Amino acid sequence: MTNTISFLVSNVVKTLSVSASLTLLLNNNQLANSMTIVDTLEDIGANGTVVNSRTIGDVEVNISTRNNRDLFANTYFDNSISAFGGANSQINTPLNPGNVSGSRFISTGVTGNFNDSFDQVNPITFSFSEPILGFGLTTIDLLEAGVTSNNFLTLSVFDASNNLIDSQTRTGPQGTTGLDLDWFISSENANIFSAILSGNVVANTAGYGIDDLVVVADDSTESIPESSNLIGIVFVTLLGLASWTYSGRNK
Ligand SMILES: [Ca+2]
Ligand SMILES: [Ca+2]
Repeated sequence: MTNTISFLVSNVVKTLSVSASLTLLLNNNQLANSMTIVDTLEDIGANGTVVNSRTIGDVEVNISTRNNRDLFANTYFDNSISAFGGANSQINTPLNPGNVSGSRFISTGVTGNFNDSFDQVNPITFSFSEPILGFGLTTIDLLEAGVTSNNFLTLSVFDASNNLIDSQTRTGPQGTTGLDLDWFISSENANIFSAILSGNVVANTAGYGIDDLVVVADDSTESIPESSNLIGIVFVTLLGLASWTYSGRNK
């Protein structure tokens, strides 16, 4: 039994080590002493539970929207609370279930209440209890086919004085209904205090979901993550590769 545990711990450490090394490589050593943690939002409670804050590693993330509308726990493939009309004309159905985690996500969307679509709550602000090195998330069903060429979405990160550090923008339709888009921005220093998801999305395409919040924490102040986050760390390594490829292509 002890040997088994030792073996498991050994492999957990190896997994951490390998993915940390890959992360370093992929980010040109900008993220030294960092710990990347993905919040899969699988433990957000029953549908309709208010989710305006999350604890990710040691970082408290507060989420607020214009008009202070709450974000709620919701479930993929479940039409009881409609957040977005997704793939195959089915409520809350992501186009690529393999690129979102599990069955749970958050949205302001409430069945039949279009005051809670993205255009009505835009922007969505994430603020952090301590400065972080990177932030990301996955949006579902935003910038779907049918939006106009001047519609766009931007994820921006800011320092303690609200100076813009960096941003990522996509413009125009990005895919068919239910599409998932991964967003990620990193900084050379642990100086990100807030992130804002904003844009211009027309009302009839503004249903949406958010999943997989990514925090790159300052490792020097970070405790060991729960084992459930290990899959997330491997996931974000792949996400980092996609992000790196994306930015490399577009700069
Ligand atoms: Ca999830
Ligand atoms: Ca849609």
